[in-house]
Amino acid sequence: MPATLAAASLVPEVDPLLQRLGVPRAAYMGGTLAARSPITGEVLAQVQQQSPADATAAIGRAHAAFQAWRNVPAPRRGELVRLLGEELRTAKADLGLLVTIEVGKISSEGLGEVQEMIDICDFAVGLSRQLYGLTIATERPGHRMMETWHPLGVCGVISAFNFPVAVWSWNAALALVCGDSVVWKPSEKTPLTALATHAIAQRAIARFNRETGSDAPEGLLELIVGQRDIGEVLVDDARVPVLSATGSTTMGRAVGPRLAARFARGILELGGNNAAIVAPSADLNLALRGIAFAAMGTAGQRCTTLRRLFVHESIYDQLVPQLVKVYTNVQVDDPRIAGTLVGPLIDRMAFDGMQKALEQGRALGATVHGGGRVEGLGGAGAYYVRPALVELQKHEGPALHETFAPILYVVRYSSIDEAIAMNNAVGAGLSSSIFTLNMREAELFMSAAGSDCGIANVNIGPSGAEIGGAFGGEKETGGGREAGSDSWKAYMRRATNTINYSTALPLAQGVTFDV
Ligand code: UN1
Repeated sequence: MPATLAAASLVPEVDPLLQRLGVPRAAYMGGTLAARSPITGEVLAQVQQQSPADATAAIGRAHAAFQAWRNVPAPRRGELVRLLGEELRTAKADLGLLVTIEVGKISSEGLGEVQEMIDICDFAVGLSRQLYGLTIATERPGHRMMETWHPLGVCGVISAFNFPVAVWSWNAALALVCGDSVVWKPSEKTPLTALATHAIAQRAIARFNRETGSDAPEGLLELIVGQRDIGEVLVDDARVPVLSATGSTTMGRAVGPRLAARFARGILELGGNNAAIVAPSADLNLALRGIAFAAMGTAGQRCTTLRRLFVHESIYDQLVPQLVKVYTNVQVDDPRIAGTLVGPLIDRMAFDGMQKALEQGRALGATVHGGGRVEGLGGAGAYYVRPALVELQKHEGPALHETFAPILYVVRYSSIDEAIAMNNAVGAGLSSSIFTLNMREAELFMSAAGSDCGIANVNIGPSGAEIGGAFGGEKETGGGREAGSDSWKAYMRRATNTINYSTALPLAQGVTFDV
């Protein structure tokens, strides 16, 4: 493909793509929300937006759907998710391309995002037969105690632009097998991928009804497209007992207290300011590749992106010049071109935020490699940048806060305790990693006295988690867990049942109460 690809308009491509994905034209023509591509900076479509009243109505339909869906046996609910996974397999190439067009991810990452959706569907299908409760020994003779997991209600999902469809699927696949219905408010920056995903899900529901003779209730999966005001409806409506919200810590600070005020559950996935430690024993070739993907992949726009690198002083002069070379040579271009590793930033705001952080670094005397705009790609509204490597004398200033852009701050350390302390010295607590072949350091890093993050890796970077594990983080990251392990429990309510099969009525704790 020519290097001038980003100059050609994407508009003629988008309508046939949306048609293949099954999106009705009325949803993306003549509306008031401009859908853009960061590849060219141009407007692709005009999407219809929903009002707060529409959002309330969607919650009403979802609530009615929940009341029917909760009575469908869980393995049968799993059958719907199995079909969703099949429909996603069929649509993978098209949906992956749409992710690339709407978010600017390189092709393998666009496809990888859809693969992540398929993976969570497979996981949820198995889970639909494993929603286990415990049987617990009781202190009373002739009694049995157990716990039962029941569907919870409408699950609200607020997702961010950077994983515009996978985050919905982590929540929706689990919520569906758990017996919940879902109302989804995607980022206003990515309405097209949301519309496409919704169309795919509706096809899965139609097949479920046709092929299994079921009657999935209308309103099981609702999509509301629009601005912050409709997100607020989801946050405040008493019929939404659990809300999964992915975005900035600022967003979480607004959402968290409002959920708490009505005693709703929040699954908050907020900012990350993820670090990696490179120890003296590290396999430096492997570390180099791990750092490159984690720091520059997705143009630094993952919550799990590597943002801070602590390099032991004994290997600093060996590793950092090699890293600078990688940063200088990495291919920044149209994400559809083979060989491109870094596509555009999402928009102007992201570009400005990046430049501001780099200025702050320079003001502290940092050495800044790269970070400038790559001219000549896309239109005026497209923001391609060379990723930035910022050598800081101290762990300070902009390194202490998340900037959603490809900036990697590099700082020297001399002792492992110092490196772990720096890893933990920020507000966010999402992901972290260490490159070392020293098992004492690796175990210390993963121990109670080690990394305080929800994810702590060894010899891989902090990003690119697979769905089998619980995904999420501590502190200002919000504490929520999604995807694998036992994350499903957040989408259900637990009942403890005590059953007396004797003829006596012994009371617990030796209490007597004879009437
Ligand atoms: C996010 O950036 O919102 O671990 C999620 C990863 C991906 C998910 C990132 N599986 O990088």
